Amino acid sequence: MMETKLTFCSLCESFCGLEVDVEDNRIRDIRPDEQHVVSSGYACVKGTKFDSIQHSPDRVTAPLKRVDDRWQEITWEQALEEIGAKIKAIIERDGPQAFGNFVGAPGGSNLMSPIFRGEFYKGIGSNRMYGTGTCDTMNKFRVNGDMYGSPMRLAYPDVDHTHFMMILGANPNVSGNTLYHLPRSRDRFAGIIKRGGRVVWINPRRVESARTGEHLFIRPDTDVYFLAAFCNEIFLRDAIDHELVLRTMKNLAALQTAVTPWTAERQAQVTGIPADTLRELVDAYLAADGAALNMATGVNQGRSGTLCYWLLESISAITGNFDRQGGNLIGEGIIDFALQAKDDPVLKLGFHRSDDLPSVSGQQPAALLADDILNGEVKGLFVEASNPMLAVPNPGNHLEKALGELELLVCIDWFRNETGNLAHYILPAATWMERPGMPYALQSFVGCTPTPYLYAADKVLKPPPDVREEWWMYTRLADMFGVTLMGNRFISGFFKLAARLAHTPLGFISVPKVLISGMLKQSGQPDFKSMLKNHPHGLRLPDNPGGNFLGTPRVLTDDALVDLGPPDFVATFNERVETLFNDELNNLGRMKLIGKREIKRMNSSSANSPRLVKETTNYAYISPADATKLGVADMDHVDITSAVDSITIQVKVSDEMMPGVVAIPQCWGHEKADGLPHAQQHPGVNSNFLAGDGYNSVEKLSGMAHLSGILVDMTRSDRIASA
Ligand SMILES: Nc1nc2c(c(=O)[nH]1)N[C@H]1C(S)=C(S)[C@@H](COP(=O)(O)OP(=O)(O)OC[C@H]3O[C@@H](n4cnc5c(=O)[nH]c(N)nc54)[C@H](O)[C@@H]3O)O[C@H]1N2
Ligand SMILES: Nc1nc2c(c(=O)[nH]1)N[C@H]1C(S)=C(S)[C@@H](COP(=O)(O)OP(=O)(O)OC[C@H]3O[C@@H](n4cnc5c(=O)[nH]c(N)nc54)[C@H](O)[C@@H]3O)O[C@H]1N2
Ligand code: SF4
Ligand SMILES: [Mo]
Repeated sequence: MMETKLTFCSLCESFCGLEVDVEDNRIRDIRPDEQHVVSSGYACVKGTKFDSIQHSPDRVTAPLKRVDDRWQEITWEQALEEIGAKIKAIIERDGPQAFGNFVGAPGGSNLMSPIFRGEFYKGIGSNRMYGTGTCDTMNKFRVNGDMYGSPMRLAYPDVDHTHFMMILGANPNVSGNTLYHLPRSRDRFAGIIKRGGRVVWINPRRVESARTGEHLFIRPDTDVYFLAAFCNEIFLRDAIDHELVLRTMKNLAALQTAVTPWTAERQAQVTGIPADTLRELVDAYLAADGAALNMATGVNQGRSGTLCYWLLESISAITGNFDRQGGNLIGEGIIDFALQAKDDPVLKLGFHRSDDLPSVSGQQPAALLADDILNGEVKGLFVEASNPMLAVPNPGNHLEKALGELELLVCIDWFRNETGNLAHYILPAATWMERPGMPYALQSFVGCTPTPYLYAADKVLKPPPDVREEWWMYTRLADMFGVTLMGNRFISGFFKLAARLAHTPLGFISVPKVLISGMLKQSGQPDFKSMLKNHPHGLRLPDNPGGNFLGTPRVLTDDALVDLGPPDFVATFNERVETLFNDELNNLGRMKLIGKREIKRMNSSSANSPRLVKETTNYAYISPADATKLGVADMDHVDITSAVDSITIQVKVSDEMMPGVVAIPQCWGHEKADGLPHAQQHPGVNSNFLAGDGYNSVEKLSGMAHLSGILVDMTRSDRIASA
């Protein structure tokens, strides 16, 4: 019998509402949910064609063990026993820090897994956590901690009320946006213009999103000069809300001293944005009745991501655009997650490593993983919901060798991806269609969205018999290792018993539903069941009016003042930006490499879907001017060489590209992916062979990998690419 069920797509942070027709535990159709309280009938092709991933014949549906070079299906009992014994041996010999974890982007949007993973690792005494967070956003969490007192005090632009919005290094119409929730982004940016406002995109590529509003090219990895000059212009105009700053902030002078050398003319030398254009933008920003700023992945992945975000937040704060409607807001959420994270030993800024690099929001730098393994510091690793072999810098020269040295590599995944190929075990995980849940914490609990709402969904499909949710895996391991979960023996015992019985006829309770209900009820909201029954399309919560942060105890610094000049940021700014500026001047004639997200690809996750990926599209996109200079045309091969390595790839010429910039879609390179046979037929080239890893390649304040704005040289190639 056909049934229609409601759920939300968990592939990106838009979490679009979906209607799913199901018959005999198979998806027949997926449509956008017209009545969803925020996505209102929007969903992209990745969501509506998810059946091709869900029902892929290549899914891993039982634990796999690598025996010699073959993959053998084993039982869960055997898998847990053998893996547990190996973890024990590593911990007994080398200590708990030798056993780590690497989590990918989908691991963050799973509400349950981070809780149980965190509890398990805390319990065994390891904070050896890595993840792709240091490939996309950890600079922001570092700034939140230093300026506002907690990594989770995350501001977002009030898109639905603003009259001026400037966005650096994001492409929300394709990416579904990041770190603040904005489904239907195109309509909502168009709304700003309809209100008589302006939308300005600062990006080395004239991106899809920039069809709404104005666009300015910027040379990659130079945003720090643009933002410093923007801030300096504000000081020059004395357009500062002095009363507000005096009452609620500190260290204005340190900020002013830092940006003073950066004139509009100076930044123009490296950014390509004329001085007068910058000044006009500053005027418009200051004149608007509520002006919002945002920067995202393209800037985060440069060499100054932390400094850029510090400047951006400071501009907002000193001009009175912070904590006001139409500007940048701090969500109230239903749980004060930031307060909980402030002193949390895992989430607060930590220095757990043998070098001086930080753990931000619990993550050590992904770009140090290979070194840490090869130095003998990491002997065992779980990789959950990730494919570091395609995602992190320098995988071919370095990470592949390192992963090969591990005594224990376990991948928890839906598929055997390129990283899984190097593993000893693969544990089959449930998809978001097969688990109950809510959109992830920043949206559901922290309220990082102009449209706060709650949404809960039950599982849409029954998972295959040997597929498990991650919380179950970590709870079973916690049971084996005598780890007390949640610091409470009673709750811990209850969860462990529930996990032991979960896949037997005695299974008595859904732990995710109990836990979600508990969190909802604690904050005065309807429990899980009531959410499904009374709010199947979501429950809209009140808008954030602003004026609820500055000067209140919600600022979690010791003195409850926003820090405009955190000493580490000021010192790094003064030490580094002049040097980097000279570097920029010396390299103005060279090409810089950036990434490009594609609507049908979710990093490497959808590469094996025949309905989504029909051909190789990871070309090197360059401007017509560069094509002429290089003497190449569409589909010609070029050799691209960086300080690290060289690749050969086909070219596409596009006037979307800024001259001097080459964009290559990331997370391709599937030639070895025999667990993903469709992807293997359209392998493409992994551009991260050109990115450097190791201590000298990361941004030291946050541990962010340098994945955008990489200096490269290009020449026409006579070699044949692997396209
Ligand atoms: N379809 C699709 N959606 C996705 C993903 C995907 O792979 N495919 N990935 C998901 C993930 S993991 C994330 S983190 C989010 C990311 O979501 P976004 O932050 O929106 O990331 P991108 O789409 O990569 O946009 C980054 C933009 O920065 C520009 N850029 C590059 N370098 C610079 C620079 O130095 N300065 C400036 N100003 N701009 C620069 C690039 O041209 C690009 O348009 O998207 C998520 N959504
Ligand atoms: N050059 C360059 N490199 C980049 C980027 C860039 O912009 N440019 N972007 C970086 C960014 S922002 C990111 S986040 C990374 C992306 O890298 P990752 O975060 O590693 O993402 P994927 O490559 O999509 O791999 C995700 C894996 O998780 C599996 N999976 C999906 N959902 C689940 C689940 O619920 N549970 C489990 N257990 N498994 C699941 C999928 O099958 C897939 O194998 O790449 C980074 N690398
Ligand atoms: S934008 Fe697409 S991938 Fe993102 S949640 Fe919506 S349907 Fe899923
Ligand atoms: Mo990401």
